[in-house]
Amino acid sequence: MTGTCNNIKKALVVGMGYRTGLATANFLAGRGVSVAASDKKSASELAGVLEKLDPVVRVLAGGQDPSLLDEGFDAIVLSPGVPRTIPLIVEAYRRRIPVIAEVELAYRCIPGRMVAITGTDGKSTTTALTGHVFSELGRDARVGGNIGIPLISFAGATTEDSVIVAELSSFQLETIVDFRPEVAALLNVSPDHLDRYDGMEDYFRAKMRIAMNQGADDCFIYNRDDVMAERSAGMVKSRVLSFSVETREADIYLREDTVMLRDGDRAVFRARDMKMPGLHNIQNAMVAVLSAKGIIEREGGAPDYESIGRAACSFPGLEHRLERVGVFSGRAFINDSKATTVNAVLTALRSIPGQGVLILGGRTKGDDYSRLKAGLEGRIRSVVLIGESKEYFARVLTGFRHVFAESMRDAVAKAFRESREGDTVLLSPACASFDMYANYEERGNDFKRSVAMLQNGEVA
Ligand code: UMA
Repeated sequence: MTGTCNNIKKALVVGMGYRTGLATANFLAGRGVSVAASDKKSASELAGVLEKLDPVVRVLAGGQDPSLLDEGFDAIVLSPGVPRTIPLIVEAYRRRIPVIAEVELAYRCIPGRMVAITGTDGKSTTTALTGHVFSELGRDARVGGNIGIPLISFAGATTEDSVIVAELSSFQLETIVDFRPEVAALLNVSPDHLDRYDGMEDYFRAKMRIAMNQGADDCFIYNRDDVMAERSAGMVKSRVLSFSVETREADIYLREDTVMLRDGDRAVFRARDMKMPGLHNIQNAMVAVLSAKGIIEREGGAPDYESIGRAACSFPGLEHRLERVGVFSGRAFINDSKATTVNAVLTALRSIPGQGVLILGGRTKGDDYSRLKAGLEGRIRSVVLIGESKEYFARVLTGFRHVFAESMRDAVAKAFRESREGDTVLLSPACASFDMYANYEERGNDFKRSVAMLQNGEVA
């Protein structure tokens, strides 16, 4: 990373979410930049954000007409949730005003080594796990990006020796320019966000931007077990490192229960020592090991694989990601609110022992939801459907027993009634949460609250 801030004098921040837009506008204002902030929502809808906004920022709320650009800006910083296709941004490109992502701004302004992780599923867990490994190695590690903490919020807190582990979505990667991580990882690519992209190739290309500025000194990590990710290896200029739980040809692979590094034919850790269960988490830990290798070797050091392996095993897992909420009346309640894709739900279903009831639904994202059927078969007695896509899922999942719920509390109560002793009740929605909640964290917290109410007899 450069650590020298770009010379922006007048900026327009587009999309004033309480995470990216807010942090970006406050950062720029704090650096003496003249900042205006635009959002399609009205000022009253943005009240919660505006009260935390630096008062010097000019708020242009309630519409995004391209004429906003007439006053002249040196740069536009675009929030990830705002598509580049809105007229304001199309016009900005036409006028040749640079449009950059918040992660690009952070890259230019914040010192530190950059590990960037993308993929469809498992990004958050892998990012947090990789940050954990670096922290355990005694490094100043910061974990941010799509996981929920804008990278720009690390401004002033890092040094050249810090390690910034960034979860990057395809949305964020769309508007990077010079962003060049020392380590980039592509975990997997499966259908997601097809409401924003022109098919899988378009989505894949957005993801591959993660390595577009990398050179031979940088490291690109990819998954040999994923068809699309495997294709990526031939598309980069970086040093390539692969991981696999299926083939021993990869740079890090599984030999029975032991995770092995090809380099030196050395054992790194035993899968059974990991706190997080599941083959997918072994893959996630492999990425953390390779990331540590990439950064430490780049610095001219020799990785201490014993410490790295120990650190990878000790990571306890993330909230809202296959999180065990508790056992009540013989049923295990699992919060997997972060699962917003079919693949994430299929992974969750594979992890439940025996049978269960699935709480599913929310805002769909153009995925092929009929793929869920194979995962439900033999595992799920009944599906409790929530959110705006209830009827849609009832049609897609014909042949499976389903019930409709009006709220999370209702869904938990119905899931309890549909389940039997020894079952798992799993919230793994396969959808975004925005039809009912501000984000997946709120959805997961509502699930946990509803389970607690059920236990306390407050839900019939
Ligand atoms: N908006 C406009 N014009 C538009 C569209 C939206 O002004 O045409 C405004 C909305 O009114 C709203 C704001 O943009 O006020 C929302 O911006 P945002 O969606 O970028 O929200 P943030 O809160 O800043 O969250 C974003 C990421 N959101 C998305 O990518 C949709 C968060 O990822 C991320 O954690 C955060 O930045 C960190 O900086 C969430 C997500 O759902 C978790 N990501 C997708 C995913 O994981 O599948 C990619």
